[in-house]
Amino acid sequence: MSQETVKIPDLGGADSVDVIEICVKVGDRIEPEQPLVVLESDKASMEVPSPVAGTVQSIALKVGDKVSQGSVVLVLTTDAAAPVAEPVSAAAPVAAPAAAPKAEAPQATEPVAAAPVATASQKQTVRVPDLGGAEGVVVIEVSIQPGDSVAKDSTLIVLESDKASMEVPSPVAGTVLSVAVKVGDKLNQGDVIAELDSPQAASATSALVEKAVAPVATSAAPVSSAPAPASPVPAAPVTATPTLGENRPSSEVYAGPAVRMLARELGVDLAQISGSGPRGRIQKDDLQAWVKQRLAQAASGAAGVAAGSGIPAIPSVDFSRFGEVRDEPMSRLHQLTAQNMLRSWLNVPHVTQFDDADITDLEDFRDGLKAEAQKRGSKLTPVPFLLKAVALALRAHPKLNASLAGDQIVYKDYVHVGFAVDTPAGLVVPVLRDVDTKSVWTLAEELADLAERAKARKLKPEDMQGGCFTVSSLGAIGGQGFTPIVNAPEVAILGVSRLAVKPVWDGKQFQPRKMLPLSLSYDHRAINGADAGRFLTELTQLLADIRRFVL
Ligand code: CAO
Repeated sequence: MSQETVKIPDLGGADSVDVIEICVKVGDRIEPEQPLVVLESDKASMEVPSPVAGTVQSIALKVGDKVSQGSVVLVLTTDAAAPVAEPVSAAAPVAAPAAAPKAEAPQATEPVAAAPVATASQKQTVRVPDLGGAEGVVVIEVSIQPGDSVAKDSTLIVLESDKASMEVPSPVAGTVLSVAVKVGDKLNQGDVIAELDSPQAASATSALVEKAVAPVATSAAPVSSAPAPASPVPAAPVTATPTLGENRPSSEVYAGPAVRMLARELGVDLAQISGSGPRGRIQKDDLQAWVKQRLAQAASGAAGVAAGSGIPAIPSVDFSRFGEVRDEPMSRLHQLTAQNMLRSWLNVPHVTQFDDADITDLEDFRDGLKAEAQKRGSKLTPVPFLLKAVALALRAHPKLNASLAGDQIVYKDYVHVGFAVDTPAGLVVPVLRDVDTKSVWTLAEELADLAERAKARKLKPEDMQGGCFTVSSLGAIGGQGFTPIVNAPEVAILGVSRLAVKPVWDGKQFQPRKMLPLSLSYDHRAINGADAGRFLTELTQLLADIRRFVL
């Protein structure tokens, strides 16, 4: 086994690039090319892949750190037999801190020019590196104390000038023998920071990976090509280091650089997206699908209320955390319906009033017409009778045959009634014209024609325009009642539920009567409860005795 220090490769000239994701954690088994960290500059984001297989021993970075070429990412223990002597860290005797000599080394990061590290540990004096000309830079944090083990490139102290703060990393791994600085000290380049007992020297093998155990056992030469002088790394606010857990917290995402870049451009929080890639990795397709869905939802209103409305949004949930899920885009029709529903729900103060219409006689009459209906090729369900009764009630109660326009009430001198049709693509509301003037036979034919065309998606836009009132019949489906949402700018809608035989007191005894549950929702800005009550009463009377149709 040997150790490999993985470093940031050539970043194409970019400097101080943000670490936006740590893809591994200590103890993880890493395969070659597996992403270790993800970096993002203002121009691009990129993954830093592992050059070798191994196990993560220590991680030198955290999210928010800024790195440049050569910054240490982590140390791996590799399986491959090291082309070096036994790991020095295990073999080298570490001098006790108390016994540490205070020998001055010429440079903090100067290589250890002593005997091969495999045989003995080395004392290193770590000094303040080049501060880019800054002087008297204040120590704001001392991250080590005597006896600490430090990894190569782990932070020793943090300095702060009037322009920036920076971490000073350790040029080698080792044990802290002594610390020469304290918080508040003002330092210049070359000042001693600490003394380390280090078994380690290094010889760079590539820009990316450096053997932590430097001297090749067969070589008698001292280590002369030490790591490049450690340069201070601008310190970033400490943030939690994400790890890849099974139940990924929202702050932890697994995505490639291109996806991250795109997400950033689009302002998308990747934590909201479920990845379809390996280990839940968010792929470009996932992001695109998510954005498309969100845009469609926003257009339809299904996503909720627009930001700034003051209405708190419903939080997004990653349902896949709880089990298998399947995403399916909403049809355009569904989106439009959702938009209309939300608009109406938010704008219209709804009240719903309930009543049962006794349609025993109507049903008897309808039964008697079945043969004739068959001859006509017509399906005479209760709905055309309902439409006719509604139209007549609207004529008698024009407040429900109106719309609001600012401070004005627009009364309509025509009675066009829409009816909800359930189609495979979604809900549509074709409109029957001048319902009050048409016979029930005609209404039955027109209803059948429009419903058929609705289901075949052959309605023209004008077939769905101009409605004054809507009937939504769930009678064929079931239910005892529901509260329909007003199809604004109409001001009222009638919900029709399933006919049921109920005992009705006739003054002497209970009679089994066919009762049709009706629910009238209305816009309380336009209609008072009394108006709605009068309308519903009129309607139930018309349905209870359809001879009233001719009055
Ligand atoms: N109670 C009991 N039975 C009823 C009934 C009621 N209120 N209304 C209709 N029926 C019966 C019909 O008589 C017919 O019976 P038969 O086949 O024995 O003659 C059967 O139910 C099926 O009727 P239908 O659905 O073919 O025709 P319809 O005239 O009743 O309705 C239409 C037409 C277009 C309204 C209907 O097909 C439809 O799409 N309804 C759903 C509307 C909807 O989704 N509303 C909710 C909107 S809000 O989400």
